[in-house]
Amino acid sequence: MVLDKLGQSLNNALRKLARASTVDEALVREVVRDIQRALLTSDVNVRLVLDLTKKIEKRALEEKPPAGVSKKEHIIKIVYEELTSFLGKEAKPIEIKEKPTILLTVGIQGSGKTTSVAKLARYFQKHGYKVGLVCSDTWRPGAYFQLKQLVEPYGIEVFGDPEEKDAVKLAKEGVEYFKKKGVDVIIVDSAGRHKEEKGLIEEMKQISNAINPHEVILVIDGTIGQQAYNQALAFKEATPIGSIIVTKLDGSAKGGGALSAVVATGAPIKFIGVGEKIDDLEPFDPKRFVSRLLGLGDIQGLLEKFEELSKETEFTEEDVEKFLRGKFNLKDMYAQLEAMRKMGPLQQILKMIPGMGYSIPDEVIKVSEERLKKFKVIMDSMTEEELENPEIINYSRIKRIARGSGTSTKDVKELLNQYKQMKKFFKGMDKRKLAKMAKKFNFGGLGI
Ligand SMILES: Nc1nc2c(ncn2[C@@H]2O[C@H](COP(=O)(O)OP(=O)(O)O)[C@@H](O)[C@H]2O)c(=O)[nH]1
Ligand SMILES: [Mg+2]
Repeated sequence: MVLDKLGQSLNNALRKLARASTVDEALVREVVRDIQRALLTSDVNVRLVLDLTKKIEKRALEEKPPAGVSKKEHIIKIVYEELTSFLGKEAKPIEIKEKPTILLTVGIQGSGKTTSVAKLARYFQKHGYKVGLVCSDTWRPGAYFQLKQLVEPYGIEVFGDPEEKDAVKLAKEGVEYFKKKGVDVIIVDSAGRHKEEKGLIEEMKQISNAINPHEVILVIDGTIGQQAYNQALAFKEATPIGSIIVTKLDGSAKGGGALSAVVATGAPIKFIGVGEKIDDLEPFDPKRFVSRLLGLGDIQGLLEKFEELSKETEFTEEDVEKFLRGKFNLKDMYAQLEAMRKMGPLQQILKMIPGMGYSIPDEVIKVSEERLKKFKVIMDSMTEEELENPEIINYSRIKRIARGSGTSTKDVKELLNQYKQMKKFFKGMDKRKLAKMAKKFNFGGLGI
């Protein structure tokens, strides 16, 4: 698992929230403090941590959850959203637009360049591209053989010459070689013999000028934590076509610091290294990353629920109350049917309540789109009085409404019938169970 420790501490904070019987200000502050501590331990910059947690706290205290969503769920969503935008929001893959696409990797020695070059090669190969690798590391003895050994089992070719001392010349020759061969992607592994940013950038410029890459990838060691900021910034300023791979995020205590520091420079992270093996490379997707970091298997479901709800619904707690107590008029019924259609079948909601065991007649909960549309048309031809007090609708009113709405008396009766059925059904329910259901409806859901 990526960033074990950080993930675990964040998850513990959210579990504290999930376990609490009431969500009040004190709890919110406590959870926010836990998140702060988790991030600081992961070497995230203090100022960044404070900015982020201030946002989370403010939103958690001020925002009212939409109806049908519990406070807990809402806060989890806020934490998820803020962490995601903290890490850059969008996934940005490396695009293979031109054939061949030339990629140059740079990074200080030991950052994981050669390993990442092999991983990238395998990644593109798995996606159907033919890849050629160039070893232009004339500094480290055995660099060529290291790379060759890593990709040999996959039949990926490496161009290099252990005797050659000119890195720029090697890079150029290698690119020419694979251009002639007709591969889709050429990845050049450089030496990175420098210990500090300045020399590294100089080396990158030299090779860059010689081979004109489509993209330069800086490989940063994730274990250096927030120190990654300076490297990423110098790199970003030096090249407009740069992206970043952060390595060694498996088990690194400072990984969160490295990732957030890089994001803070505005340089895009495209992949992360999560192990020593060739398949331990992942495209960096902040959304996926944060979901996994928080360890909430259910977060996808939760997000979908929010998405559905945000598509407009007027489903307030008051509505639920009215609805459950059978005290509602036609307008309420319409709003509720509409909300129910969005929330999923009522049957399902009832099933979430242990020991409820109610079976609802189909006609009570039939809320197809067409049916709702027809109801709407019919209701548009009713007077305010009729909508608020449907009991007054007699046969002559039914005839008038049908004529006005261009429907039949049968359709109008169907609407009134649905109303009566719902009212009767919910009125007949046990009050204690109703209360339980209302509570579950508003505070349950996730089961975490
Ligand atoms: N655990 C772990 N080790 C890595 C990762 N990436 C690279 N390494 C290790 O880091 C060390 C240096 O890697 P190397 O590719 O030779 O770095 P280079 O000098 O930049 O080319 C090697 O022992 C790699 O196995 C990673 O994502 N996770
Ligand atoms: Mg190397």
